[in-house]
Amino acid sequence: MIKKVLVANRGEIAVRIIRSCREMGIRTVAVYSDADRKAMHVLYADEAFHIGPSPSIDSYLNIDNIIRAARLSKADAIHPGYGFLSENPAFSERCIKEGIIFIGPSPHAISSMGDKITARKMMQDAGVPVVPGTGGKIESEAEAVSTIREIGLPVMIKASAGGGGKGMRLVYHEKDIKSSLRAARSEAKTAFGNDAVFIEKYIQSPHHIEFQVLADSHGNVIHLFERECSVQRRHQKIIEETPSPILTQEKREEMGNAAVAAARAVDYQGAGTIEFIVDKDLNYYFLEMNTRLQVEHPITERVVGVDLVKEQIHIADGKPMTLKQDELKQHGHAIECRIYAEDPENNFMPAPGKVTHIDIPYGVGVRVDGSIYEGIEIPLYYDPLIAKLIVWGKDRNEALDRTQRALQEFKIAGVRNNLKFLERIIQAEDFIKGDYTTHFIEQNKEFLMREDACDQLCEDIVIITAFIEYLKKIEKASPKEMTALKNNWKDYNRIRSVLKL
Ligand code: MV4
Repeated sequence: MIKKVLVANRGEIAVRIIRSCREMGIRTVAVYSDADRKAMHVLYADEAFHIGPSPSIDSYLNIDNIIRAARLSKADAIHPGYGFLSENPAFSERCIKEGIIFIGPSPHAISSMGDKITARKMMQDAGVPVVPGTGGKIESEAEAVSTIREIGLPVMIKASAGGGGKGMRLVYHEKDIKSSLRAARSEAKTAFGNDAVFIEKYIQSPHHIEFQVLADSHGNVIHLFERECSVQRRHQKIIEETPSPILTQEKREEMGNAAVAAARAVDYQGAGTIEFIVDKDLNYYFLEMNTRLQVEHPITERVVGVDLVKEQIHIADGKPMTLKQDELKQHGHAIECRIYAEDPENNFMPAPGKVTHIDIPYGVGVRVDGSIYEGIEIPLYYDPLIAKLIVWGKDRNEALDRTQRALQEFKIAGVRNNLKFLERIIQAEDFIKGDYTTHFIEQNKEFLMREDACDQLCEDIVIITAFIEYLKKIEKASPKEMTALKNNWKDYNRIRSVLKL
């Protein structure tokens, strides 16, 4: 029986996991790096252990230090969250060896799905549709050329150890095959230490739709329907929604069954996600399986009515699932907006800094999962995701109106962020129509990036709010501190111009 969980993560997901543990009467242990001494997950957990310097490699990726914290705190389980060590088979293996429950799948499931050629083969054998392409890895240029002649151009050359867009090359012309093959191989070798590649037919303008699955240690496997994740930029998702506006009930059932078959094929345990690409005729193809809890899991929680973290913990505890496939239903519509500390006007550069002011939206149908508070310094070492807005409505229209209302209430000063950009997305005609593809951001960039007077005014108000905080500070500052503040204050010149100083 799990009584104490160490959360091997930081930020909003660490806080979110601790919340479910608390509701279950489970004690919680946070771990933190130098940069995270004052982080919200540290304040929120029952205990906290320092695990190293700020760079992830020395702290949140340091297996020895995390295991040491688990032993010292006598935690009986570790939840890895997402990112960091969540899909590292050596970490889940180490937990098992140490007699600590890893809240996630087996090392075998993690490593099989981490290798895209193996994953592709296993899925094909299980009858899950995969994109037409190679059976195994490409051994030579001649094999690449003959394979491509069979499946037809355009194709994608993909790294077997890749995923999330790394080590991919799109080939349109036969003359580019050799150079693309070499480029994909060397990129894969550098990034993953493994130069195995495979080839797939390129699916033009696809939708990215993923299915949530849960599997227990008693052979029960269910799916919790889909999430539409096509709004993304450079493989970073921005907005997700469920149900997908393009799926029919029939297709949803078919894909759900395929997702369950996929999970069974790897003898999966825990929460997982099957990613599909879907073309305009609703043909769907397995892309990858993510063997972790995902950032966008709350929209599934809202529409299906489950707490996925609680389910993960019950499963890890060896309990049989009580959820039954035929009792699960999608209720209404949910949308998640990811709030990043980044500057859309400066090529989406990460924008770390001190949060001087924050207004969080409340009210009917609104959930905010975050880890920021006024005064917190957002470190530059980690992912720039700082909060997630999850909105529910009885149907898609209500969810859209409510998302707009909540985004208007949301204010963050002190760090550049994408709140305005998110508002633009949900106002875009293609988004409202609902049949958008993975090219949506690229195809709508003019509309999404346009300047208008109203937005300028809103931003000025945020800047002035931040300026008031700044004035409070300089009143108390010595001349030396004052100079430091001015040099430090990124928006100093902008504020001077807004206030016509
Ligand atoms: C594809 C594809 C089209 N055809 N494979 C991108 C990340 C990696 N997981 C696989 N990806 C893609 N694979 C074939 N055969 C298009 C993409 C793709 C994509 C997929 C999902 C979400 C966003 C994407 C953005 C660009 C390309």
